[in-house]
Amino acid sequence: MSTLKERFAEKAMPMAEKVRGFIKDHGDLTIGKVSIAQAYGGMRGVRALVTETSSLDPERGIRFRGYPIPELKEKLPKAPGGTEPLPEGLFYLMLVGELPTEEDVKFISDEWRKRAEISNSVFKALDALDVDTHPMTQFSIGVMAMQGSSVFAKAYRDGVNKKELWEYMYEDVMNLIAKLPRIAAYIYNRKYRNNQQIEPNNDLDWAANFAHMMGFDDDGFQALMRLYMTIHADHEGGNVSAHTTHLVGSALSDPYLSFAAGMNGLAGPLHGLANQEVIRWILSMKEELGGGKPTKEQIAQYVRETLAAGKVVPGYGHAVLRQTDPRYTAQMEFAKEHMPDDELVNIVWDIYDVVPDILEATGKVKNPWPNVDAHSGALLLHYGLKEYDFYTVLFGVSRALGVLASLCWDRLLGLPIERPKSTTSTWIKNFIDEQKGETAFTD
Ligand code: HAX
Repeated sequence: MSTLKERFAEKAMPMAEKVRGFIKDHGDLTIGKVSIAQAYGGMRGVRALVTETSSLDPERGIRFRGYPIPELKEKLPKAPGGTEPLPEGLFYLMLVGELPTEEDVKFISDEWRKRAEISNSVFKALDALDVDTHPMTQFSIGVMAMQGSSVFAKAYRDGVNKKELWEYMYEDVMNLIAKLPRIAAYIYNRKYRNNQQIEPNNDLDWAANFAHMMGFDDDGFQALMRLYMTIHADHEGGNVSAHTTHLVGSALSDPYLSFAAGMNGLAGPLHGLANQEVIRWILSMKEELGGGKPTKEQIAQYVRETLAAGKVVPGYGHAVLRQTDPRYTAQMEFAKEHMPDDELVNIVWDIYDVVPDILEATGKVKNPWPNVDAHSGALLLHYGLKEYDFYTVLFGVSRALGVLASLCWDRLLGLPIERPKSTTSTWIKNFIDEQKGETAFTD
């Protein structure tokens, strides 16, 4: 069998040739335009990035290389006796663009096992942090503490031809993904389990081993982690974590620098941190109502109070999606199978029955439906992972698969440093006046 690196090159090299043709022969064709509202409005809907690994349809949700989640659940290889797809397979699909065989997936599991060793200095850097430091801050610092081992940075320093840099990117990406579960588990155990660290179990796949290193050996939790690591991996290129990783990488920063930057974006409450906020919000609601399961009327009242206080309802809304997130649905199906009577899970479902109408009635929320973060915490809590400040780290470990596969593509395609043009409000005002015929426009 050819190695993953060779398979990637076999697929990506002809694509790089095609892309050069697109730019040379059709580079002047426009694929979108930008309004003033979009320039001020977070560039929503501006089509100005190319990301190969996945794409997001507002109505149908995420497609990884064209495959929706239900199809992936069927078609990606599973652990022996397992029901959920192995994230190794999704990584293969995103990197190579084809469904993997069992053998391809085994190759990746083996590679990540071999590359998972972490230098003691990285653990020392984490030990130097106050244990109260937010897990996402620790995670980002843990990634940065490994940067000295970047073979990409070394290759650049050694003057490697830029056409060959993708090979070093691939090596770093494989090393980094292999090590992330250990870093994350180390942070978890240090912060929440009196620093009782657990050695990896090399018989397990990447996601199950991650669960094991955090002290969870339950089959159900390991199945959840395989699903979780698969569905959080990528959401096309414009979201904050993916775009940041891509942007920083475009300066030929190595993947440690680029991914840590992306994780700092994932740590924002409107992005990945929403998964902890959802549980914090539900638990506060329960506490305010004296514990127990709130009625739908009580939930509706609490939602209205949240909105009246000028806060967002976490886990609802999306910048691109205009329907229930299929990642929410996949988690709901998992819960129906594994824990249909769990109280918190049932509260999550009651919230789903109540929130969309209320958000819709505000007249301003463009997508009143739940996103991925609305469900994930309740599943984790069911298995006893109750430290919700840690949830975004799980998201981050998974997100590595998509954004780092994309970095391999970026370097193989030879994409240049990213540098869009910004403008000023004075420029905008002059432009508006000129359009109205009031002044001659000068740039
Ligand atoms: N609760 C209350 N108000 C909301 C809302 C929500 N869940 N979602 C959107 N709005 C508000 C916006 O704050 C905005 O209000 P203002 O005009 O007063 O500023 C208005 O509705 C229009 O926003 P929008 O166009 O519908 O949404 P955006 O594209 O600007 O933002 C967000 C998308 C996801 C950031 C937004 O829906 C939100 O804040 N949701 C809650 C936080 C959340 O769940 N984030 C996770 C998103 C998924 C993700 O990235 N996961 O990692």
